[in-house]
Amino acid sequence: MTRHDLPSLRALYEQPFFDLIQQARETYRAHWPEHEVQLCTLLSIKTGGCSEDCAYCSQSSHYDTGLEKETLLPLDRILETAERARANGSTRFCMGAAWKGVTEHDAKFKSVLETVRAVSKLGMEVCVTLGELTPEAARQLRTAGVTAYNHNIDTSPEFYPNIVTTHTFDDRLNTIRSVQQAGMSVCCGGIIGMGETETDRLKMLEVLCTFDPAPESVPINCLMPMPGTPLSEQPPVDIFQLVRLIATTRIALPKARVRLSAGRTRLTREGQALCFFAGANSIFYGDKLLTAANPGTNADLNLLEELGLGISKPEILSS
Ligand code: SAM
Ligand code: DTB
Ligand code: SF4
Repeated sequence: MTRHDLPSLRALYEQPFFDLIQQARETYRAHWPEHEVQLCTLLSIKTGGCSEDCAYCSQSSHYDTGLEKETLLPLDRILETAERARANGSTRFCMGAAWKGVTEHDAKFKSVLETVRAVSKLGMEVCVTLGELTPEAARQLRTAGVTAYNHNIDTSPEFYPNIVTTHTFDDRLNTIRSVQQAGMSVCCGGIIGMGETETDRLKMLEVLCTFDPAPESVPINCLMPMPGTPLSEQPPVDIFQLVRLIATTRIALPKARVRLSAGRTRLTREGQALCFFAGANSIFYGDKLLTAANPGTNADLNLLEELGLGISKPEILSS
């Protein structure tokens, strides 16, 4: 299989729109014959007060976003939410924490491990997003039952310092390496609509195409402008630019789950349908993301039904 570099990604991306989505559709049909969408439920298990200065994030302590800082949720609350998510049809449960990262020596990390052991018994794919990891912390998460680790590169290496200064793009790559070495699948993507160029988006995709193994899932978030953050006034992303990026990602990473992630509340049903046509095959499901709004479950189920799309079953990695 060819590994796509920036010129080849640009050649795909800049095709006439219908040629691009047709090619993406053919790639999708060859690799994903079931026509199913994966439903993932998110839960913020530790909200707010984060030391990092990510310019898009409501949870950074560097900005006055009005969000209350909370401590780690107790196991029973998390388990209850996970059970509800499963009952509602989710096949993947993703727990997120607002802190710089964890090491194997943290008390809070021990508590997360205990939670993962309990949630992994429910039969859903278990994903966590806990920031930076040491190789040993990654191994312990894998042993506890984590199937996937979400750690986004968010944008191009060149644009990254414009949105975060408290850690580097290379720090993100190091954590991703620890996750791969521990045998968890990597969920890695980014955000569009932060003031980056379309070339920055393709450069981000170029980095994702160098991962070995390739990322199992690629979340494409449209910025949710959070009041109080430096990006609160950013205009919405153009739908055709979003569809082009999804289509190019589908072609470049044919086996990845391409997740139409944050920002769906600002997309029309027709816009989302185009994203699915172009190869998106996963969404966050439930009326809340981590702190921001997401479409209601009924609206999503109706949309999938009207489009004739099924819901995928969990793919649990063998230990
Ligand atoms: N603290 C961990 C980290 O930074 O990896 C995990 C949580 S963090 C909120 C997970 C991802 O959510 C970010 O990397 C970013 O891609 C996405 N995200 C956060 N705030 C967002 C926003 N306002 N709009 C769109 N995506 C956002
Ligand atoms: C990802 O790429 N998007 C999710 C998940 N991974 C953790 C988070 C979206 C967060 C949107 C803003 C919020 O809820 O605060
Ligand atoms: Fe913290 Fe993650 Fe938000 Fe950055 S994106 S401020 S690391 S919670």
